[in-house]
Amino acid sequence: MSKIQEIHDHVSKGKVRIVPKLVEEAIQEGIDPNMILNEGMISAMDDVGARFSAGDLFVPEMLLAAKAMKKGVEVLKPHLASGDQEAGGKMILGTVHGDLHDIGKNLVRMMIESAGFEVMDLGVDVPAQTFVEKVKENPDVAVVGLSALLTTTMPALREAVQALNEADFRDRIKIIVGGAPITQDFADEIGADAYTPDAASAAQKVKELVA
Ligand code: B1M
Repeated sequence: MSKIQEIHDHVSKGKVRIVPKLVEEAIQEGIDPNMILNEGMISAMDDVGARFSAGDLFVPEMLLAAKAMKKGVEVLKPHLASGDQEAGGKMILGTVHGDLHDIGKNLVRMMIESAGFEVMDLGVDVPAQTFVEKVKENPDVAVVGLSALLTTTMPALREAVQALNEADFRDRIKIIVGGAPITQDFADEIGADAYTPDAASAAQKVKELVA
């Protein structure tokens, strides 16, 4: 079995202690960190999601897989940094109200930080008004990033973007949104400035937004 396949299987089985060791070994073997992330770990989460939908596994197993992935990402983090520290700027990031998914958001944060930005991470389940208050408290914030992973929290994303759009500071910030159920059309409809499908393109887009 290939190392990537081993990582994939152990993430989906939620093997919290073994995954970081396997990731370390894969790095030592010279396997591309992006391949470890995408084909080893993110694809494992897709399988977990599909098995959850099919009723083959349940929330506790999904949670363990998430923990295993987080441990793997910790090992991978220094190897994923773009090294391009030129951009700079301050950003606020969070997962919207009612939504507890944070792996994607954390990857977005990691890539944006590695592009030279300071990221204030508000965590998960963030009410619309908290995003507004944090931007008010931090006049140097240039970008606000919002993540939503559930179709049922898309309205909360809309609400947060609307609250930011109505605030008097709107012309000094850019809003970027993302998450599995989000599309460019939805981002346009709710009045966000940008949408990207993954963490690497989010970092690129944020650089463009502040250029
Ligand atoms: Co949940 N969950 N979950 N879950 N979960 C999904 C999302 C689901 C698709 C699984 C499924 O049914 N197939 C489904 C949503 C269905 C839907 O809405 N259509 C689902 C469900 C139903 C639920 C619960 C309702 C289950 C229940 O309780 N009955 C519940 C809701 C809890 C809540 O939030 N209120 C729930 C709970 C959980 C756990 C807590 C157990 C756990 C999360 C743990 C954690 O995050 N700390 C969990 C997990 C792990 C998943 C899956 C399996 C994996 C999510 C993940 O981390 N993916 C997921 C299935 C799946 O995604 N295939 C599923 C890997 C991650 C890297 O990808 O987050 O998409 P992603 O991020 C990507 C892009 O989307 C993008 O970049 C990232 C990296 O490339 N991106 C951005 C994300 N944010 C961005 C922001 C940007 C730009 C890009 O700009 C700012």
